[in-house]
Amino acid sequence: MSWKCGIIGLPNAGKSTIFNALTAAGAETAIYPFSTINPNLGVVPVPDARLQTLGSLLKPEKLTPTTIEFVDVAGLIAGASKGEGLGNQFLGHIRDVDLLVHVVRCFASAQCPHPLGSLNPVRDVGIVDTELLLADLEILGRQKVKLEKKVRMGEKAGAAALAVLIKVEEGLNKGIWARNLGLSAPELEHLQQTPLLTLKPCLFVANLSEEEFNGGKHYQALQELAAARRAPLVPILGDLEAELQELPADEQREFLAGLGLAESGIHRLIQESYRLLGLVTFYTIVGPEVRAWTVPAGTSLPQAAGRIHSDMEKGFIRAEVMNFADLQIHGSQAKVKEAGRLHVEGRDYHVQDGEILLIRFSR
Ligand SMILES: Nc1nc2c(ncn2[C@@H]2O[C@H](COP(=O)(O)OP(=O)(O)O)[C@@H](O)[C@H]2O)c(=O)[nH]1
Ligand SMILES: [Mg+2]
Repeated sequence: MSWKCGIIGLPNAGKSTIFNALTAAGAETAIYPFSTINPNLGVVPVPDARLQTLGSLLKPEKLTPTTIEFVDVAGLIAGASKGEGLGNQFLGHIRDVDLLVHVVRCFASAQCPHPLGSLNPVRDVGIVDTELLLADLEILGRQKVKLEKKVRMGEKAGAAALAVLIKVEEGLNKGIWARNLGLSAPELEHLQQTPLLTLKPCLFVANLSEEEFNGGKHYQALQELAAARRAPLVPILGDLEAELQELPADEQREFLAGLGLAESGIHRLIQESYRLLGLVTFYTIVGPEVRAWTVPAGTSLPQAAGRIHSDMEKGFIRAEVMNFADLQIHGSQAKVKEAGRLHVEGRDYHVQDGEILLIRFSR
């Protein structure tokens, strides 16, 4: 299982540019709207300070980070939910992502004009949001018709589900994302057959020119919008960071430092996306390799073992578990054990973020 982040936004917002910087996969960037017809998928390693620390402590031959995927989908325009442009395809492609990365244009460019003729990030966000809300309303509408039929036929369970759909519909009609309606776990259960876009976590990327980066009003307006929604906002100098990817790491850092930046926006985007997905990272030390793995919160030890190999899940016996912090303090597995900080856990134990697992299994 892998986690997918869908890059969305209006045409010419810089989505493919940022995708390229993320993956260095070479997706085509062009000044034409709709140039990215098929979604491009990029697998991106997640920067991980804990993994780096494990690397310098244990000096393994191989240090393997965990990954998330980014999808570059076609640009969205007003009317997408009604099938304008590549609307339907667009909406189809983002149904199965776990997170929306909304790229908003905050740069002026004579070669590549804004499709609406002027720079206005707040308006742009409104257009994309409206399409997402309309697309969800349409899905809800269809689902409601089905459920109403069931309720008429006397199916009791249908009534509770219908009540949830109506609650969400009312919210969407007021412009509130399904995600922000404070739905309970049982209510969310009822939405499992209704793949809503506004139920997904979302973060904004401000794709900035250097001028905007240095206190421009468009960037500021977008910052206010994101703050009001309590959504994370990552500033990126899109075209510049895409070019930077071609330089060696130390030269990149030097360049960014010149702009007053400690790390690249791309770096932050990956980390922020990973954080927002609310996942758990655990580590394994096997032979010459130290490796990071990703599972959802609440994953049991055998399931976590299954991420590594299906045989390890089938033959799971127990795991020796230590905390990253303990390994950092004591310096080696043996010393953690000596200090009594290594615990042995069985099938029902849920893996916690930052744990290092030594899994025992029979073949
Ligand atoms: N000046 C400037 N141009 C950019 C920036 N980001 C992207 N572009 C240019 O804008 C055009 C459209 O970018 P693209 O990534 O294809 O947009 P998409 O339609 O959202 O995928 C390309 O010519 C890019 O080189 C930026 O931050 N500054
Ligand atoms: Mg594109």
